[in-house]
Amino acid sequence: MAGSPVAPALANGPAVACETESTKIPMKTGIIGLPQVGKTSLFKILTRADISHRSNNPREAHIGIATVPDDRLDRLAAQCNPRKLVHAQVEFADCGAIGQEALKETAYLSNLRGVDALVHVVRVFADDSIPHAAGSIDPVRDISNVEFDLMVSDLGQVESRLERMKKDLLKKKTPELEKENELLLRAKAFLETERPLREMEMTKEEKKVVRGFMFLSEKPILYVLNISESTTLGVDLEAAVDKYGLAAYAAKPNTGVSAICGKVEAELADMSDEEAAEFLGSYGLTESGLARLIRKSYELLGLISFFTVGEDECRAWTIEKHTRAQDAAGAIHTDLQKHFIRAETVHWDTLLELGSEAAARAAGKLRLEGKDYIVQDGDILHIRHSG
Ligand SMILES: Nc1nc2c(ncn2[C@@H]2O[C@H](COP(=O)(O)OP(=O)(O)O)[C@@H](O)[C@H]2O)c(=O)[nH]1
Ligand SMILES: [Mg+2]
Repeated sequence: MAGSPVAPALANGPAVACETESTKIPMKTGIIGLPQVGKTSLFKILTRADISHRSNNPREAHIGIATVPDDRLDRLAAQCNPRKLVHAQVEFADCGAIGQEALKETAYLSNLRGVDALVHVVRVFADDSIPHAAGSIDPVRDISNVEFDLMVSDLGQVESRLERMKKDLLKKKTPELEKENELLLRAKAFLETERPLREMEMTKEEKKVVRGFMFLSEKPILYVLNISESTTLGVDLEAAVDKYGLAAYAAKPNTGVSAICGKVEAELADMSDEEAAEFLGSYGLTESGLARLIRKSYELLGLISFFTVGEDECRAWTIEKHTRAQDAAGAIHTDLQKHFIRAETVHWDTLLELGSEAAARAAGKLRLEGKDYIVQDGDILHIRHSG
């Protein structure tokens, strides 16, 4: 990505309306971790939420919305000068400290079950004035412990569901029940070997059934190492995953790893775009950890963006990977999906290069795609529809 990292196009680009409009939030990410690791601090800067006035009940999740930074959209907006610029968004929930006890509480559990993915904040930063739940810095240990708690909770749920199913199967055997029973037995065996369900191979159909149970260890997870501030922060962030033994985690299915310096991110949050870019540069960084983290959780959720551009509005729309053009149109409006004819399509960088949709059309670069076209990340769509 070119240019300065923090909303580069906007810094010197067009004046645009702020993004206050309510949009459909497709996915929610839950922030979990041991006590005093920086969850709430991270949540606040992610969502720019002021939660000081909220309740102190530790079991009440804070919910907030983060804007997904997108340099591509910023550059398109700088070119077409729209009245409105709307980035994609994801929802975050600060779920509170995790542990065996918390996981037995209905409120905590239901908050956690309701999210689509997890961000597990792991403490690396050293600060003697802030006690560590386990007494020392050891990310792999902390991750294993939390993972274990998630799996124990799931195992309990699997077992009670299997119990009930035994009775149902005695009453009446249906192919669906038998299939579900078989799947749960497989999940049980998997958990008993201390492997989280997100690593279990499943067909699309099985995955759908399992999703219905909202198992905790099945959710995609991003481990985020919260490291100390240092003069060599850029290098330290780069090296953190290896240094703390997390490289092997990155290769696991539905799993991501990242590092952040909460303290620096908190300072960045109060700066202007120019100040932030300069500050990041002084640490040898080209983008904020926050931007990277939001993008990574977006990816982990299997989400991509397509754009619509125009004088009125430049906007990112969130869809799952492998979405057909007709279904993608539904992200904008159900009528567009229903009356879909075709999608005039051009990739974002082609449009940027050619300067406008009209120029792209003149150059023969606007493709006419039908309803079964699989929309790509960064496509610009113009939906043609009847009625
Ligand atoms: N030194 C340092 N302190 C931090 C960092 N992140 C959070 N803290 C401090 O750690 C304490 C706990 O942070 P908090 O976000 O409430 O943690 P939570 O219990 O996980 O929600 C607070 O005093 C924070 O100021 C960090 O990156 N570096
Ligand atoms: Mg907290």
